[in-house]
Amino acid sequence: MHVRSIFISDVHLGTRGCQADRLLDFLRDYESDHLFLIGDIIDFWAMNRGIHWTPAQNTVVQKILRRARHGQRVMLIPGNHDEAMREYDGVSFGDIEVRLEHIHVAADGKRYLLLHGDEFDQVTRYHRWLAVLGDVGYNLLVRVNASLSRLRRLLRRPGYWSLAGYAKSRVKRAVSFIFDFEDSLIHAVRERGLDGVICGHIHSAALRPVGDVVYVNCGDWVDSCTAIVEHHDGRLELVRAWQPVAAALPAATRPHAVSPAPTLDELPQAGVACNDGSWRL
Ligand SMILES: [Mn+2]
Repeated sequence: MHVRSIFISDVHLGTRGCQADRLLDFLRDYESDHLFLIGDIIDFWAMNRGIHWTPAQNTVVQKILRRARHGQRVMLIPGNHDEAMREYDGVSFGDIEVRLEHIHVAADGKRYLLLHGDEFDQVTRYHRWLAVLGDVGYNLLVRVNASLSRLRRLLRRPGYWSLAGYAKSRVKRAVSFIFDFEDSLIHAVRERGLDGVICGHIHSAALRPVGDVVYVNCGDWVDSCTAIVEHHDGRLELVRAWQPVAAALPAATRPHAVSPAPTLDELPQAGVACNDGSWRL
């Protein structure tokens, strides 16, 4: 499918949790004129503790560079895990522009503020040690979860159940954390007279009108595997590429890799917790 723009964030290349294969499937399915990488694409924090770099992660980087070379506009907006890039605001690396933030004018004239969003997160902003601590815990959780999924496949249990998602969905504090984050971004967008914000950081995908503005979050490629696309008429869509049991199914019965995202109401029934309130942000 060809779309006008793709927005992705929180890929966390260099970590074990990064779902590079799913992202490759998504990039195979979606071509675009603009590609916006909204932070935490390469996880330098985690790489300080040990690099987990797979061939699929390498291919992700190559595909992105290739797109830039072939005339697609590729912009990188650094996040807190790739904050070293923040020194390069306004610099272009080959065909990739680096910006701290950007105002994207959609095909329908709507103006969206693009930024990673960690500057609106009180936890990572004022308590960095807490964020790093949460980061370690979350990585452990993702790893345990991968083993659990394997076990479930072995036992031929249908569906996908995310331990990380479950744990997070149980943490009430995490929920209020997400609300605070969204509130402050919505507030900032209103003050600047824009139509919406497209951010990342909290690993919780959303596409939601809030009064006169729209709050959009790309989600992540660690747990929920989500992206935002802009169609040629300016319409935004949340795309979910997580195909939980594909590995256990013969290829012929495998559903299409990219399916539309469930609405928030559908999530509990689907058994997939996309809300991520952890501090691995
Ligand atoms: Mn982040």
